[in-house]
Amino acid sequence: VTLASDAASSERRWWASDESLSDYEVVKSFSVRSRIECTAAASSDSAVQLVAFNASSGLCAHFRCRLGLSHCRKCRSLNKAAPRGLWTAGSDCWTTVQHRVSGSVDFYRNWTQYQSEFGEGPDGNYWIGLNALHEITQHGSHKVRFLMKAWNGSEHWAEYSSFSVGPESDNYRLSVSGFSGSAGIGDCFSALNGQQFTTKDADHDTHSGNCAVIYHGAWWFTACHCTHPNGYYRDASVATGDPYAQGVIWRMYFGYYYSLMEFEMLVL
Ligand SMILES: [Ca+2]
Repeated sequence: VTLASDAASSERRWWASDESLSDYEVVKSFSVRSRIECTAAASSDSAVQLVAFNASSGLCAHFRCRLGLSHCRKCRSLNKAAPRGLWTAGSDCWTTVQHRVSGSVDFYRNWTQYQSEFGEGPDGNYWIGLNALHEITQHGSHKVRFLMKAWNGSEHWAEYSSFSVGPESDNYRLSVSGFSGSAGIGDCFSALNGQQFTTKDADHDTHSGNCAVIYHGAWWFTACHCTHPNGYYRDASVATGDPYAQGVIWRMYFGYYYSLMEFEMLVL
């Protein structure tokens, strides 16, 4: 369902949405006479990415992405639940391609397994597959975003304005550039530009050994890594300390002795 906002007050358009509100925070709420008035008021404020209008109470609420991102809409929310009177600005949504939330899925897998989808689906522990990553990114311009949640509940992100994954014949070579990130988060991915993917049985890294074997995972490596999202998942009691560089790692802030509570990789 496509819904145009009041043309007299704005050119922004609003789409009916089943979005999860967990990625948003309220900017303000107030009474209005109609949904059109609610979206029109939001259209004058570019920080507002989502509006909610309750027809029975006449209450209009404006939301923005909690982490300060330009979009926080996830494709995986689109098929959920009944409409709740939510409208989002813009039709774009991010596809979850990798997600770690617990140790219930083994990510120490071989080449053939990494080529295809595995796991519990995008809400749980998940890998979309290298063939799918290539398909998604081979045409047009794409971005990649990494969302990280630490054990104290704090949330962080890194984003790259250009991202693509090559074909199987080139071992899914990575192209990436254009880093930005939340406060304190450093660039752990740009240095992998041009690298091929490595698994425990397919060594395409620049190390004399196999980084996937040494660090118990699979990724684009040099010799070896600054981030390792597919590393061994470490529960709270063993998330910090030894072993070195093993775990769900983003070194440029958390270091090599800290395994994250949640990690998600999304593509737009
Ligand atoms: Ca090697």
